[in-house]
Amino acid sequence: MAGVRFACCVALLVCFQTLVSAHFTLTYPSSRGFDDTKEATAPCGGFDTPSAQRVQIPLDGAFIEINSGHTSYTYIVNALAKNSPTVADFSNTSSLVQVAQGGRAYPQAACLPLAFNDIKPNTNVTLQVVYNGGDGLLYQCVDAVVVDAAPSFNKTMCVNADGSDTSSVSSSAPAASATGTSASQGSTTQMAYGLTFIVAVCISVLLV
Ligand SMILES: *[C@@H]1O[C@H](CO)[C@@H](O)[C@H](O)[C@H]1NC(C)=O
Ligand SMILES: *[C@@H]1O[C@H](CO)[C@@H](O)[C@H](O)[C@H]1NC(C)=O
Ligand SMILES: *[C@@H]1O[C@H](CO)[C@@H](O)[C@H](O)[C@H]1NC(C)=O
Ligand SMILES: [Cu+2]
Repeated sequence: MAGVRFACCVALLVCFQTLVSAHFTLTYPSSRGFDDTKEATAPCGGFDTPSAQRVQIPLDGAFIEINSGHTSYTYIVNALAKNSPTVADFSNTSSLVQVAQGGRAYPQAACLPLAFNDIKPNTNVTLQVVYNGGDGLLYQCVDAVVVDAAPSFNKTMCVNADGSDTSSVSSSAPAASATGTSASQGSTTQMAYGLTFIVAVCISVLLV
């Protein structure tokens, strides 16, 4: 009986941990790679080597599709026009071009539109998505080539979970500031309370 209770508690904790750590994933186009434990590592979530194959993305109508674990977040997407950017290249602010910024106030699927104002067709770029869900900045990168026409780019992947219009470049509240951390306190505190609650329930159940 105690074994069952213990297993139940472990399952609860694992479940909670998954909820907490499912910050965000990049669902389209494919990122360099995703590792939950390294997503907070700049500049590319622990993946410092460019992908062997670049994704073709259109100059007009490009977007990044993500799945957010947080209900409220801000984001920035930077483009770095270099064939084999190093980690250091991402901290050179004069070579990073911001191609998107915004925020969303709903979880799960979100289509983040990109605006390649100063980028010419056939430019190799690495797109860096910087996501701020309130518990630290998270990173994902996509190695791409910006082209006039990208027939392989699947526009039907652009979906907003709240059903809002995906064609608009300006995005909904909250105001963008992917570099700030001030919004973080609320959700972190909630998570701490949640974890304390689960541990308390586990201890009392085990003691019965
Ligand atoms: C930073 O980027 C600019 C523009 O691409 C470049 O001219 C400059 O040499 C870079 N600086 C360093 C330290 O790499
Ligand atoms: C872009 O990158 C690919 C490799 O991913 C390379 O073959 C190609 O020459 C690069 N294009 C330019 C214009 O440098
Ligand atoms: C594009 O994405 C949609 C939605 O996921 C999918 O149903 C469709 O098969 C995709 N099309 C291609 C050509 O991959
Ligand atoms: Cu998170």
